[in-house]
Amino acid sequence: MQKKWWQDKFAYQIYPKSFADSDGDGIGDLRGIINKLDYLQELGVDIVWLSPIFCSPLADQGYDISDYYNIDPKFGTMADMEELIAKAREKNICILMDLVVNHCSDEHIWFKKAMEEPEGRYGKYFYIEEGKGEEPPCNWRSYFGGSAWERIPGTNKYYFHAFHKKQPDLNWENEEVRQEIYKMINWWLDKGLGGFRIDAIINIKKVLPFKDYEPDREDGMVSIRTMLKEAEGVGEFLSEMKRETFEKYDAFTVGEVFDARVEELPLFFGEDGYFSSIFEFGPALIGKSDNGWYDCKEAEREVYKEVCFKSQLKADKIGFMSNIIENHDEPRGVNEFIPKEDLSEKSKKLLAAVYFLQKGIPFIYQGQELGMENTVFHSMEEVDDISTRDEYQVALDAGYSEEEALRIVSKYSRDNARTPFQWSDEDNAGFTKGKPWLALNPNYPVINAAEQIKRKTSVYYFYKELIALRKSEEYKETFVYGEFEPVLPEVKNFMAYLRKGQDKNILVAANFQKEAVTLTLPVTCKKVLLHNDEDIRMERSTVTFQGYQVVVMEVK
Ligand code: TEU
Repeated sequence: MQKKWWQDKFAYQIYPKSFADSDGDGIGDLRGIINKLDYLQELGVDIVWLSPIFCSPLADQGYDISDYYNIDPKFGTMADMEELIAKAREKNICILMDLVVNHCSDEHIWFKKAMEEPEGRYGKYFYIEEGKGEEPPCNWRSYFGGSAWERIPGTNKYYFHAFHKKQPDLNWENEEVRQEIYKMINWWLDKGLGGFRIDAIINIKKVLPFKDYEPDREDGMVSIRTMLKEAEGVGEFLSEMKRETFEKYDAFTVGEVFDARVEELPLFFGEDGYFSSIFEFGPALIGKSDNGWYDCKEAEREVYKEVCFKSQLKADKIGFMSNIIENHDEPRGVNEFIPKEDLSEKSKKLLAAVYFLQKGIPFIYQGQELGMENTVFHSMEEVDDISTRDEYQVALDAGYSEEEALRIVSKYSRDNARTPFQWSDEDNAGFTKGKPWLALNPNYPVINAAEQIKRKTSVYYFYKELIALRKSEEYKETFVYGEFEPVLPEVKNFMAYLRKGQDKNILVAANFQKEAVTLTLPVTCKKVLLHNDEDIRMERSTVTFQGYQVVVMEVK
């Protein structure tokens, strides 16, 4: 397999609104990020993915873009962005922006013109259809609840929005739209970006003409995902986009691709794939239900292990997936994958090691390196996210009381990961001198960067060591290119795997429970590289692992 510049890198996701506020308006900004570049460098960050900072009414926190060529004043200026790209580059950090091109904002000039003249040139930039009598053109449900069609006032025409009604879908069938998008991508790449994270991209291909499907809920509607399973031909758009843009710049691209067909995975992230990589959402989807958050189940450790192993074995022959335990759409990974009663720095380090050292490009979401946790919502007033509001209603409609519905959405709310970064134990965790746009997690006096940087046993230090280990001259080849092989997969609540490199083998072994366990390993330890306990004994092949102990070792 051909080597690429990004394969030995790891990426750090910044959610700009919640990272660092430099001007006291309660909203994080680009200047805030520039001020924290030393922090990122110290951690060892190679690639930063910025969630959207383009002009936006922020109906969906910037995933609704009203001008692709400008920075939203809430986040700063184009000069700030250029400074960020340049200063990051001096520290060997490259910047990825978020490419949100399935849809734009209803405040984008294209959409405004389309509304003025639905039959005109810009009407064709979107999906605008006649209603069926008094009904929308078809029965697809938006991801954020309700019909995916919004009526255009004064007409019987509707426009399509897979997400919020303030996020009209762009019509990728229209060549002019595609050319506009490619022009914009190249314009940004010319500014020196390292590449893009590509939002919701699987949605760009629709089954046309629009038609009804069998309803999957009592509202008579059907999930868009049902239609996507039938959609053919997304690859033609994706190959064209790659050819016209990314390829010319050797950019790194990571696609947010849900539900790709297994047999098509090589097309997505193989040697000549549409993208450099795609996210591995397997773990995030454990226990999730199409019915809504009220129907979700716990993410069992054993299932987590199975899902990771399956994905690793599948991806190993294809290329590099991007591994995550959380992002801005998910609750905090430590709350998802570690039982509540066992949550500790030790178990957080275990989770960090088992996911970070799998094959692929590891992504760290801001605050994950501190072991930041889900927050507490006392009422819906404290929730900002539109998806959480919809799911609250879904839970009420399913017969849950307001109290129960709040409990349900608190567990899965996207706002859990969107609370401001916890820099210190000062006011507002040092995030802002003003009023934060979203309340801080009340645990910031205990969990914060300043404290963890001072303490060598912290989660932060463990992440730093993991990052350094994956990059070390000695072991890099094995961690980046080494084969993946499950070890003792049948042992319950124990997760271990080998990374087999050209001249070294590394074992990652984790006792994913509070009880100690004694096991005979198929390999013996040559050198312990990293662990999360005070003292460990690994000389023999029969080893006792303490509760939540994780050990990374070179083996013979
Ligand atoms: O997410 C796409 C997506 O599929 C989400 O709807 C996801 O299933 C959901 O957020 C889980 O709660 C991307 C972005 O990551 C997300 O923040 C945006 O809201 C969405 O696209 C629309 O742009």
